Amino acid sequence: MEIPQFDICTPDFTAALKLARKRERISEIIRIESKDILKDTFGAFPLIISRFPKNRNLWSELKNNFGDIVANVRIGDYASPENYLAHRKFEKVPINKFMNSAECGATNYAGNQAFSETLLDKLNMGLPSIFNKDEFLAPAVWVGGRGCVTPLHKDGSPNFAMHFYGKKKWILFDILDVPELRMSRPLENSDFAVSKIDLRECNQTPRNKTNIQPIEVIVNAGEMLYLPANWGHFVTTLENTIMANYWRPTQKDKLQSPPPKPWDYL
Ligand SMILES: O=C(O)CCC(=O)C(=O)O
Repeated sequence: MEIPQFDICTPDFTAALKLARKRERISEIIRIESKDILKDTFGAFPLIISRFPKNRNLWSELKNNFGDIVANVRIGDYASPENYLAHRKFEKVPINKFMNSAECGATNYAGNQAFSETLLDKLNMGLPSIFNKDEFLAPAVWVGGRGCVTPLHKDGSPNFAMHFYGKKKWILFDILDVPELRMSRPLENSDFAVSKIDLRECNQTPRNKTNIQPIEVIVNAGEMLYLPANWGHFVTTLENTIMANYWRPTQKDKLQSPPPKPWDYL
């Protein structure tokens, strides 16, 4: 199959919001199969692409065959927006120890891990061959048991999140809603921004506001979520999960040498 050249433009947040104001909203996320990907498939709206490879043994393969690699685990009340923005706490532990505790119900999270390309290949977690991996930044890997949470935030790059094992719930907010989400940007050079709203607490949910329309979606093993740049998202793991997210570089990223690593700032 010929590899489509994805021409996704990544304007900065202000320019992207201006463009988005000229279009309609969507009320649900469309699912397509990987065989139906076309050159212009990836654009302004999120999509779920199904029928990518999944590996029912990935959790045990990682734990048993590569268990001594060191994970940088999010600990404490990491899911609170305040901690996520400014007071993150981590602990370095062998990944098998972390995975054992996840199996026992711990909600510490090995989010945003740097795995070497060799390890990704051994685990068959590379970018599917339909994509040209030279067009993407190095991936980050997310390993967690049930109940891990990443607070509401947005990233400045389009995200291709491959769910290799287990499922997650994503609550998505159109870029059109972002101005209402009380976000602040911790880094001057990036459109990464974190909301002050704690979606774990119902009374703070912006759902009550009629002009905000979150879209909830479950992404399963073997599926990829394509999330355009600057869409808000709040993510919860529903069971043991392993995901790798591949980002396209922004124009600013392309000017940096070497290119930034996602785990430098997320
Ligand atoms: O899976 C998660 O917990 C968060 C992932 C995320 O925020 C991302 O891929 O941008």
